[in-house]
This record gives sequence, C-alpha cells and structure tokens, in this order.
Amino acid sequence: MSSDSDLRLVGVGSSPYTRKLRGALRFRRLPFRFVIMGSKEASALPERPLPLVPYLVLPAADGGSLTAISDTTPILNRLEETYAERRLRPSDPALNLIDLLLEDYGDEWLSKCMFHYRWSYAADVKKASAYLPYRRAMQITREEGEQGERDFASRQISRIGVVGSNPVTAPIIEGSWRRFLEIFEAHIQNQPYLLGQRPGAGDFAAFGQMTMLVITDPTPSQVAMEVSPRAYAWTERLEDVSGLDVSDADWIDLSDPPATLRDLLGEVGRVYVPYMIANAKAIARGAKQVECEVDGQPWVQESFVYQAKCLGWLRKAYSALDETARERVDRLLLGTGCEPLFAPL
Ligand SMILES: N[C@@H](CCC(=O)N[C@@H](CS)C(=O)NCC(=O)O)C(=O)O
Repeated sequence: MSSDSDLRLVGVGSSPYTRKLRGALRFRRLPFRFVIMGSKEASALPERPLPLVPYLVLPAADGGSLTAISDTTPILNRLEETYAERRLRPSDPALNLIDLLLEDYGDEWLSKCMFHYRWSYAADVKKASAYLPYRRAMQITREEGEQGERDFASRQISRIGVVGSNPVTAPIIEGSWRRFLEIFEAHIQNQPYLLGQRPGAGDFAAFGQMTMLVITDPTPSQVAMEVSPRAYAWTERLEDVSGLDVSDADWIDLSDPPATLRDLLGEVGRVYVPYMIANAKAIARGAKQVECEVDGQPWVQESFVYQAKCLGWLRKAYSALDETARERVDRLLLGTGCEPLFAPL
C-alpha cells in the first residue's frame, strides 16, 4: 500500500534519464510513484534543486519532511545508502568502479549519440518535435501542438552543439553508435547484462539512452535493427526487471571476464576517454572550446562543466580504492585506452 512517504520520481517518459532512474527503481523494488513533470501533483511537491529532468522526492534523512534531489548518478548513490535490499551497485569495489565507468559512458557519451541523431536528421526531428509538446500538456489543440513542434525543434537544434554534435564530430558519433551496437550484440550473447546475470547502474544508464536510440528515433533505431535486433529486445526488457531474483554470485568474475567486456571497455577508451580528458583540461584552464582528437579524428565542441565534474567523481572513486582493488581494475583496463582516465591529468 502506498503512503505519503513513498518516493516520487518526477519526470517524463520521453526523457532518457527519467527512464534510467525509473528502470533502476523498479529493479530495486522500491515503492515509488511516477509523477509527471509539470503536473498538479508535481507542483504540490518540493521544488527541484537543479533545473534537470528527472528528480526524486524522498523523505529527508531524519524521516521528516520530503526533499527533492536531482541528477541520477547521485540519486542512485543516495538510494544505495538508504535502502539495503537489492542494491544496484556491486559490493566488490573493483567491479563497482567498472560499473561507474559504464554508467558514465552511458550518461555522457551515448547521450551524445541520442541528441545528435534526434536533432540532426529530418525524420528524427520531425517525429520527436511532433510528439514532445503533448507530453506535459495532453489536451492542447492540434494547432498548439504544431506551434510547440516548431518551437521545440528550433530550440533543441540551437542547443545541439552543447552536447558536441556538429559537422566535425558527426562521423565520430555515428561510428561510435554502430560499434557500440556491434560490441553489445556480441557481449550480450555471453550474459544478459553488461556485468553478468544481473543489471548494474551501467545497464540502466545505457538503457535510458537506448529507449530513444533503439526504439523511438528512426535513424539510430534503423542502425540498431540492422546490427542488433537483440538490443531492441534488451531495451524493452530493462524497462522492468523487478521480477528478476538476484544474488552476489550473479556478477561476472572480474579475474576472468568475457573478452567482449574488454571490447566494450575498448570502445569506452576509444571515444569517451579522450573526450572527457580533453574537456576536463579545457575546463581547468578556463577554455570555452575543447579541441582534441577522438578515434584519430578532430573533435571540437564547447567545453562542458558538468562532464568535467563527472570525470572528477570517477577519479575520486578510483582513488578511494585500496591497492588490491586498484590492481584488479588496472589489470582489466590495461590496453583498453581507459587507463589515462585515472592517470595524472
Ligand atoms: N546528469 C543528469 C542529466 C539530466 C538531464 O540532462 N536531463 C535533461 C532531459 S533528459 C534536462 O533536464 N534537460 C534540461 C531541460 O530539458 O530543461 C541526470 O543524470 O539526471
């Protein structure tokens, strides 16, 4: 039975990060209510601390009033601390680090694929902008919907550079989407989730972006159906894995991982790593522009403060590892291109 202290996930189904968090909450079997962003139920709740979708409303640590928290990675951390059953993050610190890395790749790189395809191709722009105005205003007239469609498309297309999609980076982003799918196709034949027989945070981060890339948006979903129809089935599955019974034995053995995990980490090392490092360096020296090489090709975009913060979190998690865990992580990452992430910047 639900009560007023139930968790509230406030978001919209068309937001990849909302889908990430909703999938994770379902997996964790935490009682929650899904509240539509902008609804009267949402306006009765505490305001979100950052202008991000989604956010989570939960009882304050002292059990008293409700508070709102933003940003799915720290939200998942908070849920790990508060609720002991069916934790999402691996208890083995070395495996947890790998899961954090995959989570950040999903959140911060696959999101580039998602935003790029959606707002670069006419068919994708048309579909997304036509339906998005109705999400939070289901009863607007068709004319209002069409006006919303034009406003939406022009606003999002004007922001496409923020995530790094432009004519220079487009071929790199598209190459990375296809390779991710090829590796995913092979990897998921070894086990059903990225790190074993149970999903981790990395699975839900990838899933969130894949709801749009694999299912909703015409151009990237056509690539997905060609390369990996399995990715479509997987994305549908991750929507709700509340019925999956799990134990600690379901994680892969990090000393003997399938070769396809190294391939996946190799893809992370090929694109996400050089970009994240160049971005963090640009932010550190106050540069507005990131200019680097990704996959041997030039990459240019506006520098991105938030993504430098994400790299900081990852590096902090790595430096908190004890020596044994660090060695296990290093051994897995050796030769994948991920090593510079944790070296001095
Ligand atoms: N790192 C954040 C990202 C959330 C995010 O970027 N959300 C997008 C929509 S999916 C957003 O709120 N964009 C601003 C807006 O739509 O006004 C998280 O994990 O929650």
